[in-house]
Amino acid sequence: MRTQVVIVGGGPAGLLLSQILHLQGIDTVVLERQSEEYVLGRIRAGVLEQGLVDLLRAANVGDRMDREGQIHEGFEVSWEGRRQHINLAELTGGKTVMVYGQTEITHDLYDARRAMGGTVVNKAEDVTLHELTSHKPYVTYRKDGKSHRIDCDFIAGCDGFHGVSRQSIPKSVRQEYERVYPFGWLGILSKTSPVSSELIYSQHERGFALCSMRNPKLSRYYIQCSSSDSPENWSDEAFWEELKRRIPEDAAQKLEVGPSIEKSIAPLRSFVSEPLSYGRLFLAGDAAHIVPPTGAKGLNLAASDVHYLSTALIEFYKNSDDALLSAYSETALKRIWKAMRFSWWMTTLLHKFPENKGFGDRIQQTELEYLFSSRAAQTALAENYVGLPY
Ligand code: FAS
Ligand code: PHB
Repeated sequence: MRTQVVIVGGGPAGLLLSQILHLQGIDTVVLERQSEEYVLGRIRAGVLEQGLVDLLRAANVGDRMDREGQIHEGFEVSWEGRRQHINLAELTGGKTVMVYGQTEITHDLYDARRAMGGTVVNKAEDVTLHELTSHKPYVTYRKDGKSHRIDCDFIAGCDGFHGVSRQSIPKSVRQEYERVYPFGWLGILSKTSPVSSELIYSQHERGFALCSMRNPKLSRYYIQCSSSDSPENWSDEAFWEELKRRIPEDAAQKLEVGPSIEKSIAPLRSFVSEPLSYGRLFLAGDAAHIVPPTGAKGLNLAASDVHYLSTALIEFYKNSDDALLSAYSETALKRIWKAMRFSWWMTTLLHKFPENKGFGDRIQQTELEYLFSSRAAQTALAENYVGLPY
């Protein structure tokens, strides 16, 4: 079999890249290790930057998002009984974010790929990349016990943190940067009305908490937990009681509780692997970088990578010009590191760090005091939260 671009990974990055390239007449094959049902069972991101919203609309997959998504003009930070509204629209000259679950985006992308006759191979096992530094790379995989080979011009590694693509770049070529945080996020999804119309980020003595949502009847809540904790240690009742201790009192009093329909723990790390390209292989999304979810940047960074990579590939095929492909890694890394910084900053601002006794605690309190008292500090937070320019 032959195609122009093999895309490894059928999550949001891989599917969106495939959709954008297909619309430009560029052939792709997506190889996804899991079943479609498994991929669609993941509950992850919830807040979309305008850049991702624009990309989805341009890729003809924004209709349901526009019907069911919710535009948010601000959010709240709560700290020691105080609450600071961050008015995104006012502080950024009208920019906002869209609340619409990653699960729904992935659903919409799978539907669009099927409707356009795109090739997405689920349950593709043992995907292996070959001849990356030649002009004739190829990919092999197994499916239903049979071996397959796809010859191509380029390979897009969109297979997430645990994928094969980044590992296919020789260790001697890769420079990796990592910070692992000493805690995780225990998240639940419940068919309850959100406690507030806007997100509430709560810095609390007992640990961080976040009140989010997916729609007016589906809430998403998180509490900071030990990185060695397990969802099985938390009954729904225990989760709700701990959440109430950490969020503002009036919110705790009106919190609608109910059975969790999903409960999981996400580890928190900051990670970047450089460069993003090696020969004919180009990494995008979690395959290249991971951010702590605090700043809601993970999915949004995957989107800007896909923007830069799809633009470069279209330029190559339309005008036989590979300049953007050669510059892809450097271009994408500039925005990646700014989101890396913001996600690290927001995580250090809002979480309880066990080792942060004394000086570290006082700096964190001072950072919060500065944010609560300075329009300039709130503007800096707002412009990063809505998303820096592509
Ligand atoms: P993904 O990991 O989504 O997709 C990669 C795909 O590649 C997967 O479907 C995987 O099955 C497949 N794959 C892996 N190895 C393969 C192989 N060898 N062969 C073929 N396919 C392979 N971001 C936020 O903004 N907010 C959040 O609250 C948030 N919560 C998260 C919680 C968790 C548990 C995780 C892991 C991430 C979370 N993220 C969050 C970040 C998340 O949304 C990612 O940024 C987003 O999924 C990135 O999309 P992709 O790059 O497509 O990677
Ligand atoms: C979510 O709704 O899953 C969510 C929202 C904002 C974040 C992180 C996660 O910063």
